[in-house]
Formats: sequence, C-alpha cells, structure tokens
Amino acid sequence: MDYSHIQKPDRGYRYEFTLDELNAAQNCVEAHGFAIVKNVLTDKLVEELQDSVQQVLDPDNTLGEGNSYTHGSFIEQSPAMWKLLDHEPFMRAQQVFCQAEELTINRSAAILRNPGSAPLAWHSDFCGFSNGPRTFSGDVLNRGPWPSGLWFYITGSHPKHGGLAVIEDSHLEDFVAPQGFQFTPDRRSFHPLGTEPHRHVGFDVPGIVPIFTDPGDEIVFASRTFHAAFPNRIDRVRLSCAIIFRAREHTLDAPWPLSADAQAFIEAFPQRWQPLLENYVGIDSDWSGDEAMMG
Ligand SMILES: O=C(O)CCC(=O)C(=O)O
Ligand SMILES: [Fe+2]
Repeated sequence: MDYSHIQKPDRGYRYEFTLDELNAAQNCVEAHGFAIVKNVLTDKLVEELQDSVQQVLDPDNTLGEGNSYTHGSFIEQSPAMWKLLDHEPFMRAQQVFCQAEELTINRSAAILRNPGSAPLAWHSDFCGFSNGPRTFSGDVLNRGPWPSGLWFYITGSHPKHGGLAVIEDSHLEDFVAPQGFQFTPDRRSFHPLGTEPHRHVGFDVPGIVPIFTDPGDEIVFASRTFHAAFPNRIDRVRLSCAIIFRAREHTLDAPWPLSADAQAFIEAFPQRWQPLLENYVGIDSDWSGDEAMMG
C-alpha cells in the first residue's frame, strides 16, 4: 500500500503546541490521548541523536533493506541521549507530561527502520488491562499511569516514512474497539470482527490520526493510547528515540537483577542527574515471568 497521499488531518481541535503551551498540550493528552510539541530539540541535538541511533543500532550499516531494529535500553548506550537531560525545555516538558517535579527514568528506546520496512500492528503499550501474573518485561514497566509515548521521530514522522499513527480518545478506560473491530483477548490490540485474533495491521481504522512531525518535535501519548507505525516507503532510514519517565513516587518492584550494562550506566551517569536514576530498574527483555523465576 502507498500512504503518500495521506494528508495531515484536521480534527476540529488543536493537538500541536509550542513549548510555551505545555499545559494546553497536557490537557490535550488528557482529553484526546496524544499531543505534539513543536521544536523541543535543537538542530544540533537532532543531528547528534541521529548519529547515535545509527551508531548504536546498526554501526556497520549491515541491517539490510526492509529490516528494523529496536533497542530497549538506548540511554544506557547513548551519551547523546544524556544531553537531553541538560536541555531545560525538554526536562520542563517531561515534568508536565508526568505531572511531577521529581522524575525517574522508567525506560528508553530507539528504533531504526530501513527503507522497505514493514508496518507495525496496532497496539497499546499498557499492560495493566488484566491483573494476572507478570509474564514479560512490559508487565513490569508499562503498568502505571505514566505516558507510554514521549517520542522523537528524529527523521520526521510521515505516513510514507514509517511514521506514527494513533487512535484519538483510545486512552480512556471505557474505550471500546473501533467500529468494525474487536479487542484481542489481552485487550492490547484489535482485529476485524469475526476474524482470527491477530493484531491488526492497516490504516483503515476509525479514529486514526496519522502523525506528521519535524525531527525536533516531541510526540506524546498517554499510557493506554493505541498506536501503530506505517511502513517506511521512502529511501531514507527512519530513526526514533525516547526516554520514558515516570513520576518518582511510582516505585517499581523489578523481578530481574540490574544487568552489567545498566550498572555501568548508573556508575558513569553524572552526579547532577543521579536522582533521575532512583529506582531505575533497567530491562531484561528475556525475563518471562514471576513463576519461571520460582521454578
Ligand atoms: O515504530 C514505531 O514507530 C512505534 C514503536 C512502538 O510503538 C513500540 O515499540 O511499542
Ligand atoms: Fe508501542
């Protein structure tokens, strides 16, 4: 499918804001589940982050056409990401979106999507729809009320370039699956009524808002907001990265030990930012549940 014809939608409400309008942006996240803040990063930070994502995720440029790579603890490897923490407009914005003065780094990520890479199916990152036992790292890290998306699409977000799409109002607790769709059993995705319960891939969904951003813009979405990514159909690599913070008062009880990389990161992290690592738990993507730990 070719998505280059898709235009920036007019939803009848504003969802793009400047750094002087952070409270209005947060109100939009609360009302509609997402918002965009324009020009949070300087051009220099954008360039440094682009280089860093490329270097950490695919240093020798061997990933190959059509492929993607996601790094689940990017800040541990990327001193360029650390620079965001000294960028006052960035930190001020994250305090507003986490509704707290005191923040902890919950997780971080970077994604590289080469030309020709596939779309990403609709899903919510939130793992608290059921109260069952934890079975993977997302159950530990994505079960609270903090934002799921604090992303920078540092080569821009566009439907033809592997950009993001969200479903407006899908962050609400009483959200029902879009018309013509039903939730998958875990409620973290949906599929057309009467079909097998596979996460839906496609952009024919009621309520969709395709996101258009420039490289320095921040894309914010709420804990439960449903989102997907378009395929990358242009000849430039798509790069994105994020630090997801949570209010420090939300403590986590991680079932895995800190990895050697996480420990090295904490030790190398400058003193002035150490409070941001209070209760930082890193991630163990291979962890498969509390029960497996006991057995
Ligand atoms: O690739 C993207 O643009 C979105 C990634 C995403 O939603 C995820 O990793 O959970
Ligand atoms: Fe996601």
